[in-house]
Amino acid sequence: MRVWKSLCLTTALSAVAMLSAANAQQSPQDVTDAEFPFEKAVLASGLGNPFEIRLGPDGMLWVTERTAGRLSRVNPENGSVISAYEFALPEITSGAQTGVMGFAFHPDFGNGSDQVFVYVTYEDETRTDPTRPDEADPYHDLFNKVVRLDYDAATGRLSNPTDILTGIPANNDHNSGRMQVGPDGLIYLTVGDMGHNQLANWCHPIESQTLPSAEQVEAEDWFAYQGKVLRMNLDGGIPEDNPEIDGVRSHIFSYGHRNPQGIDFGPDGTLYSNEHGPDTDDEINVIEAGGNYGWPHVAGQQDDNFYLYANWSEASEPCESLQWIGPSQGAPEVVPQQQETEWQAPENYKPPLATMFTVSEPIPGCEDFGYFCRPSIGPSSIDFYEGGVPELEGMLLMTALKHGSIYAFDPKAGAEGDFTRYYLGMNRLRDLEIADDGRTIYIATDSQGAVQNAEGEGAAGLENAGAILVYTARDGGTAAEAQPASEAQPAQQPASEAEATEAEAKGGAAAATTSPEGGNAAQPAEAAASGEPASDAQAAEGEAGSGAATGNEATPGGDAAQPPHDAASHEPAADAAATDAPADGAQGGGEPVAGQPAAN
Ligand SMILES: [Ca+2]
Ligand SMILES: [Ca+2]
Ligand SMILES: [Ca+2]
Repeated sequence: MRVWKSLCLTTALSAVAMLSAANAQQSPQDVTDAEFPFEKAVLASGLGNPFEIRLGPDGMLWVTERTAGRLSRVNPENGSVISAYEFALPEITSGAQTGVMGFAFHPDFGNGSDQVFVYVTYEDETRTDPTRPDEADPYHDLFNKVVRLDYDAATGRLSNPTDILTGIPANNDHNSGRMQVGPDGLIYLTVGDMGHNQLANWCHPIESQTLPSAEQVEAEDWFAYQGKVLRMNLDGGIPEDNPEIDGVRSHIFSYGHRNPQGIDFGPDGTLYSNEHGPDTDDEINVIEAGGNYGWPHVAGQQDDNFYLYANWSEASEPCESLQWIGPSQGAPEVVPQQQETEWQAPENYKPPLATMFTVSEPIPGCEDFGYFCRPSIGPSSIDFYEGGVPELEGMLLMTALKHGSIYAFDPKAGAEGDFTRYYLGMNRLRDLEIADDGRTIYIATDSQGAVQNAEGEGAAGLENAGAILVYTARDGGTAAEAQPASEAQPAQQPASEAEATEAEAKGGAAAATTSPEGGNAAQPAEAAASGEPASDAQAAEGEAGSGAATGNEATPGGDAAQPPHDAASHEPAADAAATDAPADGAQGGGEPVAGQPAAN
């Protein structure tokens, strides 16, 4: 049994409430559900996994399309999508968590420096991942980089791509890739732990605590940038006031992170970030220079609840000979294991501001701890809300990949604060953008992946695949006058072949099964029909770097129908599964992991 039943939900709710009367909410069932005080419309759909959206100084909504390889501009008045630039992506990105990810405008965009910075995956012939020397491993030369491009307002096009920082680790899992220009005018960028020590990468150690040596920095070897928040100058250089950690200054601003997909500054300059936990304990952190955020020694608080650090790469028997199981399921004795409290936290350790969510045992009705039963929500972005709608004022708004919801949290309340959940429908919410007046909120949705219905049950099909949704504040207000385009409104004049595809996809988007890649059509019919993540296990598994390894992840939780695990679960292997699986299989490798249901 893998779904919540309303009855169980109620029971669980009371149980948790009794246990935690004096504590913060402990599980996703324990949140306050509320109706989002906004009216929904579909602005555009059929995009290729939109990853980051921002309102530009030009009044357009700019959006990266991770798997389609584009940075596009969406007209907020009529929903037309115009591509501003197409990146040539490595083949493998289509199925992994790589591609065109975060982006940011130059702080002087519109004032003489019309430039954007984009985080994108590429193949680097001059580098090899030292832990993947085998050239047959498709990830041996796959890296991420920050590219600066010039914008021409007359043509609406970007040109002159210039690499400002190359060689940042990439993998099929946990790339993170959120970018934000800070009040200091510098670029902040999140880099995940590459999904190591789990799923297809379970024999690769987590490097989140690894710091670069002076020699590595000198040689521009950024291997240690996994599981970090980076801070860089606009030319990609290392800021002089970056923290010196263990005697070495690099781009590293903070470390000990898992998969930080959200980053944003509050009005007082506080830097907030959220990151995916393993099964439990997604975190909201206040990021400070030189801070160590504890991963992989600690998930959430250092409380020995549920999480145990089992380091598979250090097993006394060859790791590959073992069968990986989820982080909450324990591990064989040959795998070194450490309780959270056994870790001697250093002085610069920073516990989370809050966790989403911590449990000491599975809630009643969810004993199998299957994908949708796990407390993790798959936090995919974070934005500080100001203005317009009083109930959201001063809140951190977090999109979630699981359960189609926005979670609101008051950072002033700290660890004892409660979460309010706004369920917005059967979509995987990837990022949101708040208009200046706070009365319009734009949300980007994934093109595929597992979703839940309002009851928390696994559901078939996304309501709005690869879409930009627009939410307009309900109560009076002038902003409501600005009519968002309706879904029916056709995109205008595709500017390129890419757009033509989009327009095409648009026609089928209502059925929520069309992706720009066209891959979903290849998906097993029953997956879509049942809403079960079943297919993803296979999909995800089929691909791991070395074919053989993959079989192991299929049933970590003992439930073949479940996605193997969170990361997986939260992230798409989707197109991989659907579009690229055959090819990948033939190559013997490549794809993720992401235990994402290919199911739409
Ligand atoms: Ca942490
Ligand atoms: Ca913990
Ligand atoms: Ca955002």
